[in-house]
Amino acid sequence: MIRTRSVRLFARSRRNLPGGVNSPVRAFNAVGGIPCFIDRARGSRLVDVDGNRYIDYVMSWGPLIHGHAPHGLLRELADVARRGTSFGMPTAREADLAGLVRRLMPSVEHVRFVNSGTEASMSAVRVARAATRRDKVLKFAGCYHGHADGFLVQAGSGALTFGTPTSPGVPRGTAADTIVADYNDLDSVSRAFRAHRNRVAAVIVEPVAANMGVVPPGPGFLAGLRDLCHRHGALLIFDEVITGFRLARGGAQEEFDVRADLTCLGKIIGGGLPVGAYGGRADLMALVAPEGPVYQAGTLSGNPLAMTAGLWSLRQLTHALYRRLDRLADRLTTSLASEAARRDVPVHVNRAGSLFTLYFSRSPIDSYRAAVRTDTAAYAVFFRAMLDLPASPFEAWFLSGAHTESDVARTVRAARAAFTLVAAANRRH
Ligand code: KE4
Repeated sequence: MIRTRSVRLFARSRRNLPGGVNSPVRAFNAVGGIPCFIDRARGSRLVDVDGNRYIDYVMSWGPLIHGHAPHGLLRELADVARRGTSFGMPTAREADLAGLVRRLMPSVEHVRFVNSGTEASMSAVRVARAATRRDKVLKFAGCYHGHADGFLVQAGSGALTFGTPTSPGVPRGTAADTIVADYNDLDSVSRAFRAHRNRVAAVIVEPVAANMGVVPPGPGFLAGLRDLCHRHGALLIFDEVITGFRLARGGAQEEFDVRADLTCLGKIIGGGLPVGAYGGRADLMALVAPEGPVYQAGTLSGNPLAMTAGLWSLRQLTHALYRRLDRLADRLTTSLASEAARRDVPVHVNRAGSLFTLYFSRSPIDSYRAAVRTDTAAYAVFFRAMLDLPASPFEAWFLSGAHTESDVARTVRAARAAFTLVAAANRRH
C-alpha cells in the first residue's frame, strides 16, 4: 500500500499541530504507524490522499449512521448554505430539531444544542450541581464524557475518597469532586454514595460503555443506578453521545427502558457536523440561562448548517435501518469470531446493536479491569493488517446504512489473513 502523500502530510502537519492531528486517537499512537490522510469518502468507503480505498468502520467515530456524504444531506446543506451559514440569532430549524429529539427521546423534555459531546456533558453536570446544590459527581472508570477537567479523573488512591487527575492541567481540587466507581458494579456505587452521603449531585454513565471498547450494562445495572440515584437524591445523567439514536431511535433509554433525568447527545444528532446537546426534565432545564441562572452559551450553537444535518439524519432513522444494521453487525461479528477461532486466536466480541468491539482475549469483557487486560499488541497487529478499523483497541466499530453484505464479506476475507498474522505473532511471544 503506497502511503507517500500521507507520510509527507503527517510530517508537515506535525510542524503546526500537536502530534500532527486535532484529536489524539487519530495519530495511530495506540496501533503504530502513520495515520491515513483522507481525501474523500462516499457511503461506506474512504479514499486516502494516496488513492488507497478502505471500508470504513469508524464512520467519524459514530456520527455517520447513514454513511459518508449521503446525496440527500448534501443537497439540503447546499440549499441552506446559500442562505447563510450562521446568524447568531434563532432559526426555525433549532426548534424543529428540538421537537424531533423530544419525540424520539421523551425524557428530553427541553434541550439545548451545543457544539460537541464535551460541551454537552460538562453543561449537564453544571445543571445537576445547580439543581441539587451538591458538588460531587460520580463517573465510572473507563467511561469517557469528553475532555472537561472534571472528567479527566481516575480513581484516587483511596478509590472512594476522591479522584486524581489523569491529565496535567487538571487541578486536584477539581478532580476531588469526581468520584470514580466501577462499571457494572452497583456495590461500588452504593459504597460511594455512603462515603459521600448527601454530597453527590449526579451519576453520569454511558448506558452502554463504548470508550473502553463496547461493554454493555449487566442485567439490572442501569435500573439499579436509577434506584440508587432516587434513594440518595442524586440525578442520573445518561451520556448518550454514542448510544443516542445508534442503539434505537430512542437510544439506550428506549433499549433498556430506564429514564434519565438529563441526557447528553452528540455525533448522530449532527450528521457529521459539529453538534452536541444536553436536555432532560423541564424543571431541570428551566435552570439554564436565559430562563434560569445556570450560565451556558455558544457562538455557533444551533447554527443552521448543523441543525439541517441533524434534522436530515434523524428523519432518516427508520425501523428498517435498525433491523438492517443489526443484521449486518450480527453477520460481521459472528464471522470474525469464527475466523479467529479457526486460527486459534482468542477473541471476544461485545456487541450492542450495531456497536461492537473485537477484543483479543480468552475471557469475557464485562468491566474496565477486564478490558484493560486484553491483548492490545495483538489488536495492533490486526489493525495494521486491516487498517479500516478504529485506531485503538478501546474504541467501538461503527456500521452504517451504507455498509453492504459485500463489504462484510470483503472484511471477513481480509480478517482471515490478519488473524493468521496475529496467530503467528502470538506463537512468537
Ligand atoms: P466530543 O467532545 O468528542 O464531541 O464528545 C465527547 C464524548 C462524550 N461522550 C462520549 C460517550 C464520547 O464517546 C465522546 C467522544 N467519543 C470519542 C470516541 N470514542 C471521540 C473521538 C475523539 O476523541 O477523537
